[in-house]
Amino acid sequence: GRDLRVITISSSKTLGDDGGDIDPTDVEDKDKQDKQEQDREGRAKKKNRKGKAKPGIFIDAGIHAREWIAPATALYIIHQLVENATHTAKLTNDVDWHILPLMNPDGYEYCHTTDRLWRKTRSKTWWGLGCAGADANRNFDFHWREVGASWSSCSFTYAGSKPFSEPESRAVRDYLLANKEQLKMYLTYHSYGNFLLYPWGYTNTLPSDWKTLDALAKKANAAMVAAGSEPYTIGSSTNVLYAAAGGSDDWAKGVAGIPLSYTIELPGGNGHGFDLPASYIPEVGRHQMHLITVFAKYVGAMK
Ligand code: 0X9
Ligand code: ZN
Repeated sequence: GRDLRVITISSSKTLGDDGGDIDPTDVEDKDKQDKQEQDREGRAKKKNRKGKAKPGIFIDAGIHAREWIAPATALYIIHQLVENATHTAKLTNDVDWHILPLMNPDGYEYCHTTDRLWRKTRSKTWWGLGCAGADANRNFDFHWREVGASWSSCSFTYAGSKPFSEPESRAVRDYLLANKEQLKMYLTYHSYGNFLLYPWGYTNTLPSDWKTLDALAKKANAAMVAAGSEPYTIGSSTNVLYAAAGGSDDWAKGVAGIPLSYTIELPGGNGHGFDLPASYIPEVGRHQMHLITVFAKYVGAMK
């Protein structure tokens, strides 16, 4: 008879250095949840006297199916923001978080069941000819297919039959456009190689505000390194990795107008490739908490 709306997942200990067992038993009823929502709204109103929403940070992960550390890290961040709220209050006081922990679920499932190195979506091509799927990170409509993207459906970097041919990229497009006034930062988690990349990926020309993007990345990197992380390589996608157009990061900045846009390539390699052992998840997650803490401080102070 109870109207159960939300199942929260709680942990008896926080996912700190050792990782905690998740116990999915904490079920809340509607009344309690409504009350909490009202409390939250009350707090938000106090923070935003002009009735303006807090600046927002959008995070997605798993656009590339095989990069498993990415969705795990997004879940780690969600867990910390929700279940470790006393320690992460400074991250949520002045910033709203919009987190999509698994952008390409069909591909994610397929690389668990059939092909570990699957990267693309799983869409069918016309009349079943050619190969399934497109690289959703070549499918955004900004300098689409100009460089570093393929016409061939069987390629790992197939750009799709047209810009936004894939439901996965359309979903992110629609969400970002609907929230673009509020969103100040776009983060997209990939693996691997330890990079903090900012636009552009379609050209070696830098955006006019690249110094801001670069300085903020350096500051966040320093915080991660102080917390024990390997340093990440910082620069524009084209200049420190390779040129590839149609990426979500370029579109978020170039079309949606979200000023701060980064692709974060998480650790891997060293014989692990995309199979970073699960025992690394808490450490990678902890380092990312240091990174996003620097980002949140900056975004929280933006007008
Ligand atoms: O090639 C990609 O899509 C990303 N690297 S990955 O190894 N995870 O596939 C880098 C994307 C950087 N951004 C753009 N080129 N726009
Ligand atoms: Zn990727």
